[in-house]
Amino acid sequence: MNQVVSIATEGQIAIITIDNPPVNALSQAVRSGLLECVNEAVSDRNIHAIILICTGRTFIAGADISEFGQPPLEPFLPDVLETLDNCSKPIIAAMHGTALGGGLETALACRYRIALDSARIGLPEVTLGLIPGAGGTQRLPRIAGLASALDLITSGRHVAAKEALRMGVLDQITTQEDLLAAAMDFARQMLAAGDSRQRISATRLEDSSENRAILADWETRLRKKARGQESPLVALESIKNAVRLPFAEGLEKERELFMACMGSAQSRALRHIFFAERAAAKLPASIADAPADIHSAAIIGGGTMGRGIAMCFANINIPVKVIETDQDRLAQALEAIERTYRKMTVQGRINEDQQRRRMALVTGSCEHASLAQTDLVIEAAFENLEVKRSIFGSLDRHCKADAILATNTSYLDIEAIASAVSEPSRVLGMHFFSPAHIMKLLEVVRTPQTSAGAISTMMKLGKALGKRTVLVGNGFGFAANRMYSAYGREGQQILLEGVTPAHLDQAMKNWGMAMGPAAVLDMSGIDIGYNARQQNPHPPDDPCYFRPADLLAEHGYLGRKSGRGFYRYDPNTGQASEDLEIIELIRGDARRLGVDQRDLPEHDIQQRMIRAIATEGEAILAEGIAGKRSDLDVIWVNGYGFPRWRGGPMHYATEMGWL
Ligand code: 3H9
Repeated sequence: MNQVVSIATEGQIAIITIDNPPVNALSQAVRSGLLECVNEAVSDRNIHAIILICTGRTFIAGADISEFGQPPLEPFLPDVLETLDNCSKPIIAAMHGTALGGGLETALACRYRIALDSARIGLPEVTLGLIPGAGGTQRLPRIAGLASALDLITSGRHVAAKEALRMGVLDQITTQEDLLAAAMDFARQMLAAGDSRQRISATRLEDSSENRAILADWETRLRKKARGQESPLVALESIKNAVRLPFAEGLEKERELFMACMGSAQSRALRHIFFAERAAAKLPASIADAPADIHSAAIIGGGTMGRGIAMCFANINIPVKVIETDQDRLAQALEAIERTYRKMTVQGRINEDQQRRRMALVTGSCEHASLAQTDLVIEAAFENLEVKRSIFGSLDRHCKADAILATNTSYLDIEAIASAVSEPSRVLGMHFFSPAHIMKLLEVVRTPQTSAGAISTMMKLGKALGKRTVLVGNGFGFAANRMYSAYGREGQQILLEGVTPAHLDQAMKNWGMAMGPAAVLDMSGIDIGYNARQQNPHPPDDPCYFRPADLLAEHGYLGRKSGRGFYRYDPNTGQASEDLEIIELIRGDARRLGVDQRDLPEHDIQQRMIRAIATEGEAILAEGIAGKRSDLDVIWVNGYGFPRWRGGPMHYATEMGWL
């Protein structure tokens, strides 16, 4: 027994309790305490069953990630779990919160598992570049069958208790609030009926043709999906061992594969981004303040962004009003929101009841006077400083004094917008990314005048909205768009040097980006960036600056929406194909500008593109627009499809020794 694990007895039942806040991670103290307590219960002749339960917000949420990368300390988790698995007395894991990774593996080594119906379970190791390393790949297939184990382990997804019960991972779920009482009932009934269950390690998985077919099918699917990430395929290798090797050998191989993953660059990167995302949500003490609750919101402008933002609020049960300039536009906006919700219902992403409830929270108006009691107003109107200043002037007159006024501008000067308001301390940026109801990233943009209270409130709200929220400062393009612009600029320079859009895009996709930069411009509309550049008060003195994109915009080739951009789009199928005329147009301009033409190898393209981001990132940090390097990684991974397993551009640049 130690400070984090304790044992008590009630009749014939021992209760082992883990109390290691915040998430009961399996630190060395927990592992050794657990081992000691189990041994104590085994040596007590009066004890016939053992309950394993946790205090606080959750059952064990996994191994202690902060210990990773350091020399492992005994007792090792697989050995502790072998003791649980071989225990002469049945152990019942009683789970609440999130039983994840090593936490679920601990439960799998127990003879029985019960959970609150609100609990969630999962083996998220692949999301950290690892595989389950304490028997998960050997025990879960034996308990839940191959298909469910492959699904959970290679995706890392968390599943609700009900689904876990269906999979056979849980023996019982309870709606009783007192989990310990439910576990005691379960233990007593089990003892009365007699414990007939075999140890997991003593069970076998058939090396049958059916199981081999499941594995082969999964391998084909994973190879298509992995896009450069290694750990799901390593996990698959380990799961195969559950079929072809005896338990002990499978366990030994799992440990070897786990240790190899632990030393990999991908796991370092994924662990970095795990902690970076949590660090981004924390405010420096100098600006942390008690956050207020937001009970109502309004969005000025029912365009694509405004609609998406409105849905973000309805999705978390906050009433939201869409403000438009006339009834027709308003009706269009509300219909579009309803259409999106209907589509989500058809796709099975929400049910009909959720669709109805969410839609009921979305209302509309054409009057700013209707915002008198609204807690938060987000302006998502046309990107024009004067338009926005006039909206904020009106909001200043109509909104209550403590309402927070935010703008969704992507690059305009927020201080200039705030100066239209009598109290600029309540003005800040809430920069969502399109489509706003789907994209994970949210930039909260502070000006020197924004109050600590407004910042804290928006950072808390960002988390509630399910966004990865990063605090940044005011400056053209803030942090995200400014870095993306540096990446785009390098891509445009590479195009001027004679690389084709398809070659550039393929190079970046092969590197792991979700889309290539030219295809992204075509999708979002080449005129968007063009118009923003026209409004940049300090454009660089460089005739090559975004020249290919500007050239296309000047010719009216705006991307997908005009059927032609960096690619040509089939009007019937939307299929993109190389456009030799466009390539020649760009090359002609390059000749005019005296840019040498050359053939760049893929690796050089990739390194130049990432270096450009990292260099801009350093400038952003030096200017105080962002607080931490790791915040910039959070931005790229959640906003621009940067491969998570590369940890973000700043992490990559650090590993490469560029910074
Ligand atoms: C594993 O288990 C390997 C095994 O197979 C084999 C071993 C041999 N360790 O996210 P939150 C901290 S791999 C250390 O803000 P939430 C976190 O940093 C592991 N610390 O709360 C934060 O600290 P701080 C498999 C951890 O309610 C605080 O807890 N497990 C760990 O939004 C609160 O976290 C996972 O991958 C940890 N394992 O979400 C689970 N987990 O306050 C990873 C959390 O100082 N964890 N912390 O910033 C999660 O997914 C979420 O944290 C969880 C709670 C859902 C649990």
